[in-house]
Amino acid sequence: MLFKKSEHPILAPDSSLSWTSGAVFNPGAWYDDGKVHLLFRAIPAGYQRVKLNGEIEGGPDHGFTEDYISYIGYATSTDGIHFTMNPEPFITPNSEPFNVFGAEDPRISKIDDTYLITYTALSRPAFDPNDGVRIALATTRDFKSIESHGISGPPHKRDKDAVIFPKRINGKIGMIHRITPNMQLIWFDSMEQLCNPPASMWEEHLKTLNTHILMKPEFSWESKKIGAGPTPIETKHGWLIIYHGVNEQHEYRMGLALLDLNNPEKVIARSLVPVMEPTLDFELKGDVPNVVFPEGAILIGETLHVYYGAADKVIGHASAKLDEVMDFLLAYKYA
Ligand code: BMA
Repeated sequence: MLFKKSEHPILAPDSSLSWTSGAVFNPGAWYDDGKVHLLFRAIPAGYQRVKLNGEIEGGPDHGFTEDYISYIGYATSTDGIHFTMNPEPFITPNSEPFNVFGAEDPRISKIDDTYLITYTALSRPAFDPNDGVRIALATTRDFKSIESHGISGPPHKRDKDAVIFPKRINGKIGMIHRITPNMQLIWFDSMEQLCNPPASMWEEHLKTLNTHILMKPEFSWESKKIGAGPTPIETKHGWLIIYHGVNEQHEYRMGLALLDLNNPEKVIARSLVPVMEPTLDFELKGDVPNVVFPEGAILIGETLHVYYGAADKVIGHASAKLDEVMDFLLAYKYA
C-alpha cells in the first residue's frame, strides 16, 4: 500500500462541545512554522438520517433531517497526528443567505501572508436537491480573526470542491472547482478579483465552461463524478493533485494526478487506479457509508500527510513518502 493509514480516527465527535457532538469530518490542512492547521466540518448531534424520494446526494435514496447543519472548526498539531480542537467554532452558520444551512468542506491555501479558505455554503438543507449550494471564500492571517468574502464561485447549482493553488502562476491565482461531474479551473487576475469576482466573469466562465475542464471522470471507480481534494502540492515534477472519485454505488475513493508546473491546465499524469479506498470499519460505516474524502495534504520533511473525512463521521489520516508517491504517479505519465 502506497499510503499507510492511521489505524484509528485522529479526530472524532466530542460530546463536550455541542457543535462537534454529532460528526467531525472533511478537513482542509496547511503546515507552516512547525504547526499543522486543520479546518474541519462539524455537526451537532440530534440530526437523523431519513429516507427521501428522488435523486439526492449522499446515497441513492437517503438524506438527513433539516438540523443537519455544519460548522467549521479549527484544530492544531505539532506532529501532524495529535490535534487539539479550539472550543469555539471558526465559522458558524449565520444569516447570510448562503450560510443559513451551514458551511461545509473547507480547504486551506496561502498566498503572501493570507490564508485562503474555500468552503461550501448552503442556503437550503444539505440534501435538498434544489439550487442551494455555492463556493464561498474567507480569509485569515492568524486563524483568530476571519474576514468573510461571501460567494466566490459561479452561480451554478451544486458547485463544490473549490481549492486555490498556493502561489500565483504566471501572475494569476488559479482555483479548481467542480460543476458535476468534472473538475474545472478558473484564473483570477488579483486577490481583489478573487475576493470580489464580478458577475460578468462568471457569465463568461459558464458560457465557455467546456473550455475550462481540467479533468473528467475516466475510470469506473470515479464514473459518477470527481472533485478536487487538498490544496495542490508543488513538486519538481509538477503540481500533485489528490482528488476523490465517486462510482455508481456512491463509494468515494482517492486518486492522484499531476499538472504541469507552469501550465496547470495540462494534466501530465493520472493514476488509473485509486490509491486509497474505504477498508477500515470507520470508513465503511458512519453517516454515509464507504467514504474516504481527502481534503488536506501537507508535507512535513519528505512525508506527505493526508487528512480525510471517513464515512462523513470522523477524520482519518494517512501518510506516504513523497518520492514513492511521485514514482508511482510518474509511471502513469502521458507520452
Ligand atoms: C459530498 C460532500 C461531502 C461528503 C460527500 C459524501 O457531496 O457533501 O461533504 O463528505 O458528499 O457524503
